[in-house]
Amino acid sequence: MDTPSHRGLFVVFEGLDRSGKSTQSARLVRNLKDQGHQVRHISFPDRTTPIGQMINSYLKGQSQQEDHVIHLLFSANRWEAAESISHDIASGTTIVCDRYYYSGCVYSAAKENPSLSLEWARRPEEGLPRPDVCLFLDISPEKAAERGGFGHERYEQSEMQKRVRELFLRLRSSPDENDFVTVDAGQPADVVEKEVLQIVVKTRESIDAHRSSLRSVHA
Ligand code: DGP
Repeated sequence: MDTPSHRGLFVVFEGLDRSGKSTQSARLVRNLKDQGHQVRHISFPDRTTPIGQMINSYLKGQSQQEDHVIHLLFSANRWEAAESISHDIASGTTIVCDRYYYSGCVYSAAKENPSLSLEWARRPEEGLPRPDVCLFLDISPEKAAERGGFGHERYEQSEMQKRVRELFLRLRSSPDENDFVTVDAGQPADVVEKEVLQIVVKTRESIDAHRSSLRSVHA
């Protein structure tokens, strides 16, 4: 894949727990590096920062947080990385990111707290670096559960996962989220890998075709 433009891409993977995000994002990183690109692989929540450690403790059930508070901590965890993401993209590094603000919106809204709607959840994310493409690895909660069952973290239960998927589908249909591309994650991993790479190559090509409108795009 040629890289005629200077900037890197910002590629996000989203999907239910067990949809294959970690596998597919790692494979995309390897494929892009094999093609000679500079790539940085990141994931949210970033559990290494002080805010990330609070999130980690919440997810493991070791601490409690009010729904809005934990939502804003997840969002803050993305904001603390925003500058370095923008910097890397501008200087030619492609960012491959496992989960981003789409998870932020849907997991919080799935709690069905009447004062925490999808629309409310979207607001603190406004202004974050905007992905060039969000690859939604779509899988049914049943099929996801077959992949060895869910883990033991807070959201890994089938009712929650069902609501999360419905909300992902709702978010996908919003005109604001026009960077969403759905990939059938129930297919064999090699097929998903090829499809993902094709989508990323096409995204690169369409950016190069519109080079004059490059960057300064925000969520
Ligand atoms: P992971 O490290 O990808 O397994 O994600 C941890 C869990 O946290 C997963 O169940 C999805 C959830 N999650 C990720 N980002 C957010 C967020 O911004 N807000 C909320 N409420 N949950 C999130």
